[in-house]
Amino acid sequence: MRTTLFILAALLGGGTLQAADQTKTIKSPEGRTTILTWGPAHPLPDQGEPVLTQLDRNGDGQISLTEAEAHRLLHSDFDYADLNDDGQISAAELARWVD
Ligand SMILES: [Ca+2]
Ligand SMILES: [Ca+2]
Repeated sequence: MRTTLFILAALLGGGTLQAADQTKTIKSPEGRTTILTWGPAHPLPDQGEPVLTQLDRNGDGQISLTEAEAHRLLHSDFDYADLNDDGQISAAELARWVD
């Protein structure tokens, strides 16, 4: 329950609560309102696995944040994929992220 409330607080605080597939509003006896939402509000397209040679437009053997924009899922997960926080996704980092 604590986790659920944290997620809801994050959604409400971030202002990202938008149309989802399902929404349910719960009012507690104390007057507290809880809004539950589920379902993809903005599903990412299935672009398959990212391919370094296709995304690496400048040919340096790595994927920058700008280059990653061509693959929306990788772009949205860029900080996680960039293990050493150098702003580039190397071949090894990409292979690990794909696994
Ligand atoms: Ca590059
Ligand atoms: Ca990196």
